[in-house]
Amino acid sequence: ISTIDCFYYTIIKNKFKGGTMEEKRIAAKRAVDYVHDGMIVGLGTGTTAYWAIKKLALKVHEGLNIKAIATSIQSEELARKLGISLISFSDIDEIDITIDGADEVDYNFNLIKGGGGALLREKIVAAASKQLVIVVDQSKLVNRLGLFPLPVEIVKFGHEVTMKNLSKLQCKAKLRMKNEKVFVTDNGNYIVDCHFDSIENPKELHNKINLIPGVVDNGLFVDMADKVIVGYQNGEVKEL
Ligand code: ABF
Repeated sequence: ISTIDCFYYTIIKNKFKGGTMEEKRIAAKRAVDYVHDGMIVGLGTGTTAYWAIKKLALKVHEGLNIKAIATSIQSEELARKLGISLISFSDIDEIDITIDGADEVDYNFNLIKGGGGALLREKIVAAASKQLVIVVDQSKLVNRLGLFPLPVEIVKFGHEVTMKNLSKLQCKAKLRMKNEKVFVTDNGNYIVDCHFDSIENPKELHNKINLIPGVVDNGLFVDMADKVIVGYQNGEVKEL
């Protein structure tokens, strides 16, 4: 693991919580085994997805022929820097496989995503993918979603009212800040972190949130993940 890796990891790590670098790296490495020649690949966002992008780039340099769509400007820039060829949705109808991280995964493979503020593009890419492979360290596995605050992307106009309507769903809604300024997503929107503590019915909550005017989308990924690959502290990798 090069010093650049450590540097990069530290940069993006400050935005994400979770386990050790090694747990993330071994899960990401296993996921890349599912990428084959000629595939269109969705590139996730976050520190675990970072290792998948790194591994993909290595295989590209060994001759793997893929095209990729990134789920954030951060991942786009990393892929470009590493020599992975990027395309846009105007070039394709669907994506063969997307490898992405998550903030929480329950045993029905429902997810909370968006800790890094990339949930909207992540969900668009995931929905366009034949296969969504989620890569996590063991700390992300939960019995019930909700301890991690649910990120919700909302438009700036009327955000005060949108936040009030979100809190009516029995959560503490906090506007995400970064360096003492309101955080703005790659799409020019705001993120509200909704503290539910525990989410009884992810599907029902997902639909309720997305009906609120001003909400663009939320970080609940329900019935979307096809495979979850977990890296453990003892070096074990499990495919759930
Ligand atoms: C991304 O993966 C985000 O949705 C989520 O916040 C992040 C998980 O972070 P990490 O992989 O860095 O632990 O897709």
